[in-house]
Amino acid sequence: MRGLTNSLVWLTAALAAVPSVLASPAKVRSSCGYKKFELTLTWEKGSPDGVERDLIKVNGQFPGPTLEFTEGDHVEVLVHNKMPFNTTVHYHGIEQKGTPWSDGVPGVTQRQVQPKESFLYKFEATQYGSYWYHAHQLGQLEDGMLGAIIIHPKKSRATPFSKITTDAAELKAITDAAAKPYPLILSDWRHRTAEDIIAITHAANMELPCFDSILFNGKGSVNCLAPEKLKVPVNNTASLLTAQQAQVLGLANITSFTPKGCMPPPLISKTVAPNVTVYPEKVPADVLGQCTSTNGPKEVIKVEKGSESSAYIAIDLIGAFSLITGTFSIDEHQVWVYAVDGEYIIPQKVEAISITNGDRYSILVKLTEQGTFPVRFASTQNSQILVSAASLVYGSGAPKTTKPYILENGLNATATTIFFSQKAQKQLEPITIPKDSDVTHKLNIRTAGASYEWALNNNKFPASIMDHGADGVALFKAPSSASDNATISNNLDQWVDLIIVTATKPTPPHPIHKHGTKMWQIGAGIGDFTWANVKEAAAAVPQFFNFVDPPHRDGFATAQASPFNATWTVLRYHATEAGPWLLHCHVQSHLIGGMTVILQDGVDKWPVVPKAIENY
Ligand SMILES: *[C@@H]1O[C@H](CO)[C@@H](O)[C@H](O)[C@H]1NC(C)=O
Ligand SMILES: *[C@@H]1O[C@H](CO)[C@@H](O)[C@H](O)[C@H]1NC(C)=O
Ligand SMILES: *[C@@H]1O[C@H](CO)[C@@H](O)[C@H](O)[C@H]1NC(C)=O
Ligand SMILES: *[C@@H]1O[C@H](CO)[C@@H](O)[C@H](O)[C@H]1NC(C)=O
Ligand SMILES: *[C@@H]1O[C@H](CO)[C@@H](O)[C@H](O)[C@H]1NC(C)=O
Ligand SMILES: *[C@@H]1O[C@H](CO)[C@@H](O)[C@H](O)[C@H]1NC(C)=O
Ligand SMILES: *[C@@H]1O[C@H](CO)[C@@H](O)[C@H](O)[C@H]1NC(C)=O
Ligand SMILES: [Cu+2]
Repeated sequence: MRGLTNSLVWLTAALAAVPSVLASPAKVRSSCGYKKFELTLTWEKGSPDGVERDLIKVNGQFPGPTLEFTEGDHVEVLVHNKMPFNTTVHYHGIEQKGTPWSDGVPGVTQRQVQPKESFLYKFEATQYGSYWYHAHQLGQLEDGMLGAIIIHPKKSRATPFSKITTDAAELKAITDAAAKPYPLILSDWRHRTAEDIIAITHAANMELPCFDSILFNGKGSVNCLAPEKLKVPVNNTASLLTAQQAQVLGLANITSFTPKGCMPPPLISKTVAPNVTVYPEKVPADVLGQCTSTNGPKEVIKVEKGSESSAYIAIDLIGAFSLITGTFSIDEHQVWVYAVDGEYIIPQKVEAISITNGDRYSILVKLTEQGTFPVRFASTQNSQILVSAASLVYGSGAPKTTKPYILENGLNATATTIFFSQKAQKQLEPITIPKDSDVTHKLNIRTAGASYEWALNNNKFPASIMDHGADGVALFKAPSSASDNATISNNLDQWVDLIIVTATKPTPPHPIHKHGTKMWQIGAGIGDFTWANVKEAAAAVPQFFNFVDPPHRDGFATAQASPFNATWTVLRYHATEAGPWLLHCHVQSHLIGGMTVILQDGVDKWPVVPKAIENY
């Protein structure tokens, strides 16, 4: 069958190359349903794409070790902060039922863990599937504080695998593969620290949505593209620029992206904040312009050839990006997407998957032909063309010429490339959601003063709350029952509609992530949301709504037709857990820029916080 026995073996193998005394897997002590981990965070040197910089390591490695446990387990994560700055650790997508104080949001659910201090996170694994952990303090996710979480389903949980095959041997191969998923963390990487980037952003008064490389499990290279690929497509069939990118360049009579594949400096800001004065001369050339290719380490996913005619590998794709959205594809392999954000779906057989910040897709790959196959990821972000590849090696791994399903700009390379469809995503176990909600909140996304300052609730979220918990921790205070600039208040057990409107144009799609329980996307459309509520809208334009079997996720990107159209996206959720749950854009610069709001659920039954947490 396959060579990977489990992710811990992979972890140990990865560690062999790390010459640090700290290099040890997350210590795991397990006893009947209790899983304990220790994570030690350090600030040290590393060269993920061949260029050395300071970054965050967890137990001596980047990405951090995989936390693996089983549905129903009581989980404890003891975090030791050995970095020179404050931190918190957030468990992305984990519901934190009854433990809102373990959600890891500074100033919202806890005080920051200061240098030399430790903090114990405790929660119950009420879910199964693919999750991840990351820092929630300023730019620490961008600096590398992230790792995978695998929650094995309990034995009694129904799986969707019989919808892929009814052949007993193949079904066993699939079930065995899915029992040992291989986490593949995709991230965008810079040679400069997040702190550096924030300082340059402020000096230049513009956002800097440009990266040096794409990493697969923390490994990658800088791949500079040939100049003709970055020029406007006039008489140039090599051009990778999309019609939209060419259109934006045309507005300023510029004919090419920068050597780094980025939209040239003044345009980046002009597109989202046209009337703001910017100082592009304050941006060092390497941040948006210069490109120097490197020959960094490459992620190789190996599957051994056994006696069977084919093998399966299950991969948990984790979109751990700080900004970029793009397309994932494995040459010459159709894959089955069988879970999204940790929950089983009716499997979709696809050739390409669009992945944005925070997304998880669990896929099954059937291997029949021995060889080495490119595992591609290409940015579809308007601001940058950026592409990279890992390798999938089956059996002999003999190199071969393969046909890609996608182009270097993330678009389809063939007329028939099949993309995963979120609209067609059907949960394996759909839950009946009520036809009407109890409350409606309309949230206007807009820029708030500069291209890097943003508002979700029509207001820029006060940075002081998460930066240093200026006003005390939200969870520790008696909540107001009224919503205000930074908070939206709901009673326990209410069904809540969030109507998210991208009010200023043009705007990129924003991956809106909710902490705590997941949400359903029940509707989306182009133009302004002109109705009073969902009921009115659904009566007027029923074709844009689905109340029967909508997708269920912990993050949804806002709808987009083109960057120049306003859009609306309706997310509905059931406020079953009391606590302050963050709702925010997962683009790190947008989160830092204020595109966040606190969903204060259960203001009528606010949680009683354990003294040990409150006094921490
Ligand atoms: C593109 O090619 C056409 C036909 O060869 C030519 O007439 C035109 O001037 C070219 N345009 C540019 C911008 O080079
Ligand atoms: C772009 O070039 C055209 C033709 O040369 C000119 O008419 C137009 O004013 C220019 N636009 C800008 C924004 O410079
Ligand atoms: C920018 O300024 C122009 C001219 O004053 C104005 O028409 C336009 O609405 C402004 N755009 C924004 C987004 O503020
Ligand atoms: C990609 O798909 C579109 C729409 O189906 C099609 O028009 C286009 O030709 C395809 N691109 C390639 C390179 O085949
Ligand atoms: C670190 O956290 C403490 C406690 O919340 C806070 O008082 C302090 O201001 C924070 N420091 C920074 C630099 O944010
Ligand atoms: C909050 O709202 C009030 C009243 O609308 C406004 O005066 C204030 O500036 C807002 N504060 C923030 C931080 O947005
Ligand atoms: C999108 O915006 C363009 C340009 O403003 C407009 O022509 C088009 O009708 C809009 N599309 C929709 C579906 O509203
Ligand atoms: Cu955003």
